[in-house]
This record gives sequence, C-alpha cells and structure tokens, in this order.
Amino acid sequence: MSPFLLTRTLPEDATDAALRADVLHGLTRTPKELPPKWFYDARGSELFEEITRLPEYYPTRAEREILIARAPEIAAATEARTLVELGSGSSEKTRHLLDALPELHSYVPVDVSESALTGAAEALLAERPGLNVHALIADFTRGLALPGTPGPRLVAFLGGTIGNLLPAERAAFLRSVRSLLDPGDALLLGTDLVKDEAVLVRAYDDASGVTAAFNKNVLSVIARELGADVDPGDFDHVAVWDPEQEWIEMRLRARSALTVKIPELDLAVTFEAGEEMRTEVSAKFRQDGVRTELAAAELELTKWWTDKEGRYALSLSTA
Ligand code: AVJ
Repeated sequence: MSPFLLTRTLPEDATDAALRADVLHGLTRTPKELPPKWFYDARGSELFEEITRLPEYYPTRAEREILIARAPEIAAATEARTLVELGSGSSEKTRHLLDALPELHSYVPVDVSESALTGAAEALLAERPGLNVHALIADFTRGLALPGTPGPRLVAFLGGTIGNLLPAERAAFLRSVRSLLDPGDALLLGTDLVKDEAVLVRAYDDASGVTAAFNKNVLSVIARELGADVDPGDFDHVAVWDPEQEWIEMRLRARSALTVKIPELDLAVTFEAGEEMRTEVSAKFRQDGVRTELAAAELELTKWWTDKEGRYALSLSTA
C-alpha cells in the first residue's frame, strides 16, 4: 500500500481555459478586474512567501501564534482522523495541527498546483511515514468530492483566503463545504479581522514594495501566458480600504493612456490615464459576521480564538 495518492479532478488544460475566460471577461467589463488567483505562478508564489515575512503583513504570524497555542484544543475538540486542507500550498501551517493529532489517519491536501501538492506530501511523509496522504488537484471553489477516509473529519481553510471571495461567493463556498461534512465533522476557518485602517493599508502597501511587485506580477502572467504586450512599469500599485464593504482592494492604476494587445485572445484593451483595475478583494471580518455567515450555511460556530493583539481569528464550527 502506498501512503501517497494523487487525484486530479481538474483537467490538465482547465487552468489555461480559466485564465483566458477570466482575462477576456475581466478586461472587457467596466470597471476592469482580474481575479486574485492568477497572482500565483512560481514568481508570484515566491513574492507571496516574501509578503508573509514582511513586518507590515501580520496575518501569517498572527495565525501561526493561534495555531501553536490552540492546536491541542483543536485536536481535543475535533478528535479528527482525517484532516482536509483547502488551498494547502506548501502545507507549512499544517505541521502544527499534525503534531497535535498523533492519531490522524489521513491528510487530504487540496490545491490547484500539482507541484505544490507533491512537494508538500514528500516533506510530510518524511516526518510522518505512516500517514496516508491523499492529495487532490482541485479548485475548491467548485464542487469537491472527498476520498472515503475515516472520520471525524476536520476541514481547514487557513490564511484568511476566504476574504478573497465576494459575499455571494463566500455563501456558496460555505454551503459547499457544509455539504462535505457529516455530523461530528468540523471546519477550521482563518479570518483576518477589521482593524485600524492605517494598519490594514500598510499590510497591503508595504514600504519595501514587495506587495506592489506581487500585484504587478499578474501582468507578467498574462504577458507570458497570453502574449499580452503589457509593461508592468506602466501601472502603479494601489491598496485602498473600503469601509462599507470592510475589505481591502488592490488595484493597478494605468500611469498614462495605453493599449494592451492580447493576441491569444484577439483583443486590444484600452486604459485611460489613471484608470484602475481591481485585482484583489481581501475582506476583513468581525465575530458576529463570521457567526452569521456560518449559520446561513448551517454551520455552528463553537470556538473563536484570536492572537494576543486581536488582529486575526481562527474559528471552529460544526455541522
Ligand atoms: C493569501 C489571500 C490571504 O488577502 O492577505 C497578500 C493575499 N494579497 N497581500 C491576503 C495577499 C496581498 C492574501 N491571501
């Protein structure tokens, strides 16, 4: 028996087709927008790792603090035998949970990146040779089917990535997660919290310009993948707090009037000088809002933990 299985639920060419559809749709609408998932090619993933080490970007450190402090409580409350991690990436955060779950039977990392999944599985299996790793190449915002591993199951969605979804998308996502859970299963959710505007804006517009490079990287992705003749230097990085929606928006602002030709899409896109294109929404939460959104998906919030400074929360909810 091999302790490592890899299941692809996404066709090999799905990523390419989705990028084309998103760029065509996003650059021909007003206002223009691109979804944040296209930041993460190899360079973008590196830049994101760099962001997580910036002094201004607190969420990763705050979440790690909570995971380290609360992993034993999470283990005791869930008695999980299967850990499912949505958007697992390098599975770095998962270690704290795995260490607290010595009885864990299976780990099911779910990610769109096959290389991230195999790399993470290899590293994990070196430490926990008995663990069954069943990796899923899948887009967790679409329907998911989980392998028949033993329960109780704990589904973890960490990093605050739920904030990248718009409210209606969040509602649909939480309902689809709920549909994966049997009685006794649980969801561990990471959410960044509403706080002082200056702190939030600094986290998304750091002094050393790493976030600006990360934002502009999406232009390099469409240049490489779709042949777009776009120069990232023609755009400025913008991060703004929307107090009504309680989210940070990242945008790219055209420094002058310009046209971007995208031969692979047979498209020429014109920008006015100063025109802004939204590239990411990163919603920030309050406990009441999280509880209400979970309840709407028939999930009951049972634990709420924050870091010492109250900047970030991990919540546990049950089906
Ligand atoms: C990976 C989606 C949680 O929204 O904070 C970091 C991505 N964008 N800096 C976030 C991000 C700009 C990050 N998430």
